[in-house]
Amino acid sequence: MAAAAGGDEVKLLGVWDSPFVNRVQIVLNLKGISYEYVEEDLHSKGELLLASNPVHKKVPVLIHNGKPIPESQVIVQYIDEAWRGTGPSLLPADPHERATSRFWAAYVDDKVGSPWFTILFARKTEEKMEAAVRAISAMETLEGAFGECSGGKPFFGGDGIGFVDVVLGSYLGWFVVIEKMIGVKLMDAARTLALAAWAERFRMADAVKGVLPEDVDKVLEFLQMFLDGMYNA
Ligand SMILES: N[C@@H](CCC(=O)N[C@@H](CS)C(=O)NCC(=O)O)C(=O)O
Repeated sequence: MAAAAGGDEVKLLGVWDSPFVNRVQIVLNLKGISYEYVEEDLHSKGELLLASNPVHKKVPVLIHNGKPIPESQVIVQYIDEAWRGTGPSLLPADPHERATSRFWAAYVDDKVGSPWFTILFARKTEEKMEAAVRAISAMETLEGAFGECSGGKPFFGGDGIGFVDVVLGSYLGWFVVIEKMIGVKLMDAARTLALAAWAERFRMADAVKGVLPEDVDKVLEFLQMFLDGMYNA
């Protein structure tokens, strides 16, 4: 197992194309924490995954010195606290600003993540399109949130990537995939100019490069394999 600074043992159970896993990888990169990555097969979940996330049986799970932490937003906040002082802070120090970051991060997974899931897994095109409309409306709200949170700086977190940046940014690779799947751009500079520019900045950050899935056909092929396995189960 890889040893992080201070002799910590850090393991991440994940799947390569999951936005929830990718956001944890980005944060580990931002903090400069070394870790062992274990790729899971979601059709045949490993014993370690089942034992470490018995409630949801989902990835990601972070295992820090033998102790499991499930749920990506919980993991990101855990890393920020457990490695306080190592690398940048993801959440602001001010309690009201922290609460505001948590509010928007929850909003992203609720209003962008849920439609993302429907677009991937709904059988009817009509349902996928309705979900895309809901996601676009959420992006318009997030354009306003970006203006308020960033205060004119490059990221929701200000000068550097923060909690809301990693939560929303982890979907960016999938936006390109969705455009190919259903022909709808969830993020479009014509509707959300500031967010489109933010997305470019986020993708270019060192901690992000190589983490988000970029090969659209590979993602679509993997998704199809997953759906086939699910329907034939
Ligand atoms: N709310 C969870 C969502 C995690 C999630 O949905 N993970 C998917 C992969 S993208 C998973 O493990 N699915 C397996 C299953 O549903 O059995 C989080 O933020 O960590």
